Amino acid sequence: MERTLIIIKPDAVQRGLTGEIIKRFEARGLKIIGMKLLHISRELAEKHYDVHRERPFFAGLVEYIISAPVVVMALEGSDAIAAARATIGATKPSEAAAGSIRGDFGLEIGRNLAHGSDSPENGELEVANFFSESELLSGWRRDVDRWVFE
Ligand code: D4T
Repeated sequence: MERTLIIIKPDAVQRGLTGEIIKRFEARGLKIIGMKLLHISRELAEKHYDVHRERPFFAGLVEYIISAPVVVMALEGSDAIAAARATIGATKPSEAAAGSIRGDFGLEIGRNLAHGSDSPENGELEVANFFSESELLSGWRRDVDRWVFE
C-alpha cells in the first residue's frame, strides 16, 4: 500500500469544491486515513515546497497555499500516488484532461485546486509533515476493501 498527501488548496475550499474533490478520491477506492482543515503556516509551506525554493514561482506558490484554509488528507491504496495524480490531472489546468479535478474545475497553474504527492517516498514524508502518528488511522477496517483491493 502507498500513502499520498492530498491538499485541497485555498481556491478549492473557497469555491466550495471540497466535497466534490473528496468524493472523487473516495469513489476511486482510496482509503482516507487522516483528514483535517487547517491554515498552513509559512514555515510548513516553505518546507512542503522546499524543492521549488530556487524557482521564480516559489514566493507566489507559498503566498497562495497560506492565503486561506486548506483541507489535507492522507490516503492509502495500491498505486495511490499514480491514481491520485491521475484523478488530480496535469499541473497546468488548461492542459489537464477533462474528467480530472484540474481539467474540470481549473484554468491557471497558480490556482490548480489540489496537490498530490509525486512519489511513494514523498508520500510518506509529506504525510508525516502534516499529520502526527496519532492523527492517522491506518488500521481501520473498511468493509468494502475486498471489493476494491484484489
Ligand atoms: P503540486 O505540487 O501543487 O501538486 O503540483 P504538481 O506536482 O502537479 O506540480 P509541480 O510539483 O511541478 O509544481 C508545484 C506547484 O508549483 C506551481 N507552479 C509550477 C507554478 O506556479 N508555476 C510553474 O511554472 C510550475 C512548474 C504549481 C504547482
